[in-house]
Amino acid sequence: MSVMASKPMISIAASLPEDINGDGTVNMSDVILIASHFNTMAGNANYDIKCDVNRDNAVNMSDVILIAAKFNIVYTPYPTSTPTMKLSPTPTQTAKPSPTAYSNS
Ligand SMILES: [Ca+2]
Ligand SMILES: [Ca+2]
Repeated sequence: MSVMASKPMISIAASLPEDINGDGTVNMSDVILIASHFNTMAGNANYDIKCDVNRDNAVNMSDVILIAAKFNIVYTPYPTSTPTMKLSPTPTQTAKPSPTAYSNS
């Protein structure tokens, strides 16, 4: 047994390590985050493990390459709550066939 247990790599679909800022897209904003921590190593004050995509304790070109490989991937962050797709129990504005619709014109 090693220290591998500390890696939260359970569900790739829920969280991409390449999506550093966690906004559901791998894009330029993540590259910018890497750039701001570029050439740092574990132990450095500026080191951020989130920017260390491959978790090799160094933020460098290999992490940028990993981001590039997933660039523009959009995924859905795990559905914590679905506020948009709510079935309201009270049908407020259902299109009811009004009796006047049958009137001849
Ligand atoms: Ca992102
Ligand atoms: Ca790295």
